[in-house]
Amino acid sequence: MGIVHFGIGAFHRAHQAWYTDKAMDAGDSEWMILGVSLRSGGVSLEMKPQDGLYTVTERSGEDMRSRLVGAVQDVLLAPNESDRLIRQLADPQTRIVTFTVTEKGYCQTPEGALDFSRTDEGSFYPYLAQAMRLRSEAGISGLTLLSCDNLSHNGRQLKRLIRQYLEARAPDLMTWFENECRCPSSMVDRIVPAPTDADRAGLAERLGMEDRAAVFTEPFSQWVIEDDFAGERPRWERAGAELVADVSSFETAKLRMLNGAHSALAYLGLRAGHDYIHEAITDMRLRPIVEGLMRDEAAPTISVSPGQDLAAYATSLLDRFTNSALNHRLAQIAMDGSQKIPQRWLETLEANRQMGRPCPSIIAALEAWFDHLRGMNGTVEDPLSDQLAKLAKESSNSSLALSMFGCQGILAGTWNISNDELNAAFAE
Ligand code: CS2
Repeated sequence: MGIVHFGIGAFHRAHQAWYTDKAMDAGDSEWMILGVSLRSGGVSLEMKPQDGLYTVTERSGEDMRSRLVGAVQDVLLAPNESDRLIRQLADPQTRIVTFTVTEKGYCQTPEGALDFSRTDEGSFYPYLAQAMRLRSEAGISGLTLLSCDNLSHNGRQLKRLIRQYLEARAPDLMTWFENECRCPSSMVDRIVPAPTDADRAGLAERLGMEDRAAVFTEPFSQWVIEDDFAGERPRWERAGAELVADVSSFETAKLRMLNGAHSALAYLGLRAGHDYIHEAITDMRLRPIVEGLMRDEAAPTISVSPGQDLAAYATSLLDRFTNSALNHRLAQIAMDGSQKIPQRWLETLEANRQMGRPCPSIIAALEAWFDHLRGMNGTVEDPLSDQLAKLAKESSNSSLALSMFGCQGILAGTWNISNDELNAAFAE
């Protein structure tokens, strides 16, 4: 089977599984994926009756192009089939474990420590640790653990968190993990809105058959992977992935520019009464704020790799955001703000303050997020929603900023800016 993937949602199916399928077509046919759902059995119910087959449809304007993907061999729901999952993770043929478990799936406290109150409730850590034990005892080689989530330095973070887990729960495995496993960082990029019944009905009409596991996306796709693997891997470069020595400049640009703009559009857009990204980006009251965030605030904080052109990147992002065929819901992006905002906005704010520069767009976006937490756009979906909503309702914007990001703040620890600097940023 080769690959076990944690978090087999729409994003994985339109991205890593799609790359693997293309690499298989180009000759690497031995790589198949076991898709794992950690909590909900929905995807398994959709995919199993179709033997793991599904279509990826790229949409832009009136254009639609569908590809049948056969890279997913099987899907399982971890709590129902934990023995099988651990056996597969420990199988010598499994060389790579990939992850799209979303930011909160890594179970970090706001300070970035592993939150042990959450690791035993449906996280990947216990399965991985048990499989590592079996591999080490049987003398089987280590795994490449490849995070594909939007965290800064996702590989480094995954490694740090697994270390913390092992230190507490299986300290005797630490040396084996350090010596045998690798955690490359990767930048993943493809806009994949949650599929709707209407999307699937439209596709069924076009294909003349139903695909319950269909996913819909944009024509654009990018995957930049740190070339640091414990063993073999599919030649994903045959499908257009880039294998590089250091992904940080790509990752930082993507998080601060694409994802930073996305979150700003989500909160500013919902507050202005929009539903979709393409509506928010064509609202001329919002577009300059978002352009300013990307071009004037985020771009100057990023050290580029040779050939990386951030002005052109910003232009291409604006173009991708206007793709009205995607119907990318703002509410989808607005979820889990507390897990996303540090790497999307706060790092930009911090770097600009160090250069003595104001960040009017980030501040406007933060204020829109605060209004979101105050319930202005309806229910708030966030692991810290109770705590944050209560605070937001009781506080003015500047005092809320201090209680969130100030020295003793709820999200302090993920970044480093003094209370005075923070006050100054909100006063400007
Ligand atoms: C979005 C991302 O939901 C979100 O938070 O910003 O899923 C975004 O669409 C992808 O990272 C694009 O690659």
